[in-house]
Amino acid sequence: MKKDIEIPETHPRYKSLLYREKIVEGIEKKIVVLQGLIAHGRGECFDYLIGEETIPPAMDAIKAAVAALLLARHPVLSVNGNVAALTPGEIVRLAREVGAKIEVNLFYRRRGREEAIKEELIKHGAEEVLGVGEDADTKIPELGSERRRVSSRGIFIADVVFVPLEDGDRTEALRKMGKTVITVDLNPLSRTARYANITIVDNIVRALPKMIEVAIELKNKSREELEKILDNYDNEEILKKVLRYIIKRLDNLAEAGVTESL
Ligand code: PTJ
Repeated sequence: MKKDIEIPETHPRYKSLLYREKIVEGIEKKIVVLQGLIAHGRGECFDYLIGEETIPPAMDAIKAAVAALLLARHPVLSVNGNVAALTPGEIVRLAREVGAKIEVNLFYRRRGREEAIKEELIKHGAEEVLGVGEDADTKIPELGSERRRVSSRGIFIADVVFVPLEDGDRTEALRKMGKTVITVDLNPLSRTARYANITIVDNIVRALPKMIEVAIELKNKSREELEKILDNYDNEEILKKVLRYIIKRLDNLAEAGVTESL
């Protein structure tokens, strides 16, 4: 695809600009919806607050999330447009490491999008992608949005579901179905962040590579060791730590002078 502009690697905000380009390319490929631009911008804003790095409470959540995925009988990774545009290869790799299925699930389900996302995931090595066309053959009860349409071989029977960059309604509905819900969301105050069992407050572009590393490390551990990680995990406590981290960071910046860190 011809690019409008080349972003110089020396640009101080190179990575951030690169991810924006990926989202824009995703729109051109019909993977991302225009609303995805707004969601991405909101994410960028929260990323500034945590300092654009994986903070300690996020790392704890990553370990618990991977332990839950490894312990699951039917783990499923749910993929939407933004996730497919930013981290298609990482989703495929994580699914392989934890033995999970991949399912497309869209808020803005439009003709051609599901197929475009499936194609992108297959291009990045996925062997099977659920939730596309006829495969989204059943519904999550009590959910009004298009996200209710799921695969009876995937999310419907899953015991652990990974739903990055999600909306709160489905998280709540999945929890009501008795499933363990894991999310990645830069906004610690979103409904998804607060409804999920495990909330990774980090950028998906940093969280997924770390989840893959942790999966490689944890997959040889015993079930008892993995269960211990989960038993010691408290999502409410993690969200409090995230908020305290942001408050402290901003307070330190205010003390030291905001321009000092430039
Ligand atoms: O592809 P679709 O049709 O399923 O639609 C996907 C979007 C993301 C447009 C849809 O789910 C949506 O509108 O989501 P929300 O309600 O805007 O929520 C997205 C959440 O993800 C927000 O809380 C953002 O802060 C957060 N977010 C955005 N980008 C990132 C992120 N979190 C982690 N990493 C990101 N890169």
